[in-house]
Amino acid sequence: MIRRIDLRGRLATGEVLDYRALVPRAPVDVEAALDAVRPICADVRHRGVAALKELTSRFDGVDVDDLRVPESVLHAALDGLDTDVRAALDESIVRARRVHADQRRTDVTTTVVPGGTVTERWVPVQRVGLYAPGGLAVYPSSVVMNVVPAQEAGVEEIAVASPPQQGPDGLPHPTILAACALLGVTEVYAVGGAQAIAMFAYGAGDDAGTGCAPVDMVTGPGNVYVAAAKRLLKGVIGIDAEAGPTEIAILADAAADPRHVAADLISQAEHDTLAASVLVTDDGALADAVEAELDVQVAATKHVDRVATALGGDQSGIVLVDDLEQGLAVVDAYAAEHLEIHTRDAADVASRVRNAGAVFVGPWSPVSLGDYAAGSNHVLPTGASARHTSGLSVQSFLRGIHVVEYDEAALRDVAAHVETLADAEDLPAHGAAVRARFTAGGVQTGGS
Ligand code: HSO
Ligand code: ZN
Repeated sequence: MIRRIDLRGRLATGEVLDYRALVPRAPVDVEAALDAVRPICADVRHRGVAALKELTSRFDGVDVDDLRVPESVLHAALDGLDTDVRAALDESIVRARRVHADQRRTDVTTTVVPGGTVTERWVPVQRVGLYAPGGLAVYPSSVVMNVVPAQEAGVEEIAVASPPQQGPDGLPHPTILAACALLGVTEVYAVGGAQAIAMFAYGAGDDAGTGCAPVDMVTGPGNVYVAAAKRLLKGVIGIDAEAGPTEIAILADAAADPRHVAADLISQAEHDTLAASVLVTDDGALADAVEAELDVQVAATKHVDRVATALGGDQSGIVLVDDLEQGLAVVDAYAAEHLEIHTRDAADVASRVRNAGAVFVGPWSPVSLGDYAAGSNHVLPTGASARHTSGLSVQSFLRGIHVVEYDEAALRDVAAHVETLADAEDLPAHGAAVRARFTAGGVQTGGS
């Protein structure tokens, strides 16, 4: 059911191991989807609302009169929300707010020299579009994880788009709508896929004056077409990381409970047949016990086919290593979206991890907790992009603007250095701009 990659003893032979190649990712070809997405984006750009309606009819099989979901519908969705789901979402929001509020940055002013300061001023993006997928993946929790950091960053305008469900009303999933209402988001569109990203990037209007104004930035998970549209439109808009299939890596030793490890591997395999579940352990007995547990638990899980396909895929496996040192090297090379540590001294081991979207420490911190109610964000870098990218946070929605303020004496003091560097780069007008402030008469730039 799950393949094994046995690295034990191989380093001792002097072999050089390429850990990145040993645990491959599932192939997701965003490049290939670009060709399909390009005409969709062009159509939305040129024909606005009319194009969006046609595309929604074609791809979602729904004819919508109005792309904008009325506020009364959002409130009705919240009224109709199951009370337990509402209580759970409330708790999720409260915890996420607690964590994200602490991420807010204060402006920092550095006095570089007397009379010369540089301030880094943190300014929120003004208008953002958040994408909430539909179809197989209806995740109101992802609405929380996108909206809360944007709100805590101070973003003024937050719009949400989510595909309409099939049926006469042409609305996004009611739990998505209820989550928006709970979060105080009032601008919601029944638009999905690449066309939603194009709507956000270019804006979309019609003669009746309805439609969506362009946004500055788009975040949120989605399928490969959504990822392709984000890649295509990056630059027109800012984006968060492209979301790929979910990944969990678990670093475990003999202290781990195989029941927990198996359950957690299954939990993320449940998302997608391309999801990756990787166990890295120095304990052969644990590997055997986890495999036995997987046999039992997979058979009993609801989405058994999806889970079995994900666990049986090349992107999943049990990696046997000589020791935790090698285990850490493997998980760092893999750079998982989620990494759990089930070892003795788990906090110490976790502190030595360099690459992961989020780290879950010890037996009481499963990824599922982080997915819903730890307070951490679950929009995390996949596909090894954790090597260079962070998960979604307040920081994602802020820009640091450098504000430079020097007085006359401070500029005079450094003027010669500026001129020297300007001349060294053959940009004499740069130096002249400084000199002009300290000389009477015309500006001499060294040109003929
Ligand atoms: N594990 C997913 C997020 C999610 N899980 C949403 C459940 N709902 C990607 O981090
Ligand atoms: Zn999940």
